[in-house]
Amino acid sequence: MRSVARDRRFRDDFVFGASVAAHQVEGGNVNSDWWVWEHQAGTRCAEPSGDACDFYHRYRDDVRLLAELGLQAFRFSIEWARIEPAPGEFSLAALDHYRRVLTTCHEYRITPVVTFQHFTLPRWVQDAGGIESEDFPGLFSRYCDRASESLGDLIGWACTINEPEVLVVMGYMTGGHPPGRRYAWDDAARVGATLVEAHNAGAAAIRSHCQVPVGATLALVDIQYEHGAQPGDSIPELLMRVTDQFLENVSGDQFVGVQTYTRAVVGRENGGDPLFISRDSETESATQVGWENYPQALGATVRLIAKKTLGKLPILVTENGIATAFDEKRIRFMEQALTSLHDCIRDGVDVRGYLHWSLLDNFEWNSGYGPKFGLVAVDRTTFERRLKPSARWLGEIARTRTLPAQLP
Ligand code: GCO
Repeated sequence: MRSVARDRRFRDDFVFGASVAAHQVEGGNVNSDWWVWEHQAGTRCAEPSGDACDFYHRYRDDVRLLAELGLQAFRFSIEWARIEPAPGEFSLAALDHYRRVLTTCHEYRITPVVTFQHFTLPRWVQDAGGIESEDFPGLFSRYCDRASESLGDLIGWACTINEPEVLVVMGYMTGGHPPGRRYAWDDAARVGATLVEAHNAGAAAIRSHCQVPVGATLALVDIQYEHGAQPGDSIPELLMRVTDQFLENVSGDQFVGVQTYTRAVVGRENGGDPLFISRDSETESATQVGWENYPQALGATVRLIAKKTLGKLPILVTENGIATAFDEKRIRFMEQALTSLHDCIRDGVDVRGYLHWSLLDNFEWNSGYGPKFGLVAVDRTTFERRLKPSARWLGEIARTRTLPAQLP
């Protein structure tokens, strides 16, 4: 008879790690459109990103910490606004900086998973029409080409555009991200197509310099329908339309990055968008950002992506996590999310790894520094890092490759 422990074991080559994004942790990202957005009257920004976690200077300590915990992979983004501060003008110093970050990962035997664009654009790109400009695919692929020419030999996995769904829906439907447009239905559909084109062109440029898996990282919500509810135009359903647009049109990818946080129940009586179950403070069932605490969404969305891609592309979980002030809630969340992921693998889905969002408590876009997604707390005045029990918990899983036996 197989033991429970053996049943809850991950393959030896399955990677466990954590993720961050440049603008959310580096600090002083003054040349990006988000920096402008944060300082602009009338946006929903709670506070500016400022020094963030000072990761730009403290990356070595953070990579070491990740390695000491027992994690094996680190996803971070390189910042276009630093690498190409003006059109066609590339900063050798910025590229050198990212070479140092990547070299540090290798020193500590950490696989670097590099995102080329994580929500932010250089100011000049946004001023020139941003992701809705027909020039965008060309600009993005020129940047990918130059960046991967300099960094490609050190990259482990490459992610092109982070969550194209969110760029489209928040930028052009809800007005929550730059450029802050609302209900721009026609533009949103066109922008989705432009992003697919940019992804394909950027991915080809990256592939011309390095033989690593290249893919897109998609924002997924486990959409469920209450009995009798009809499909509509809720935020999660709009996101899913962009996901489908991507999956139907990407070409040549080697993997899909799955990023999942929660479910949305269409038709649920909560008086608003099905993505949110609370607008107030955190409750047992709601997280700090108002999403439902529903870890099983991970397994459900991984299965959905395997089905939509006919199982042809390996999956890497590039983000999954919970905003909570209660770290034991984060541990329970991870335990259940990983159980649902392990079930998928047992059923034959090709999942290569799990990267938790996030390594650090960081700048959560419009919500500022309130929501705590991190395995590691960051003192906002000294930048001192403090490990939470969840960091050690995930490190232990990474080392033993086994989930603790489930309670009956
Ligand atoms: C996203 C981004 C991250 C977020 C995280 C929590 O999914 O929006 O990739 O930058 O911080 O998802 O909301």
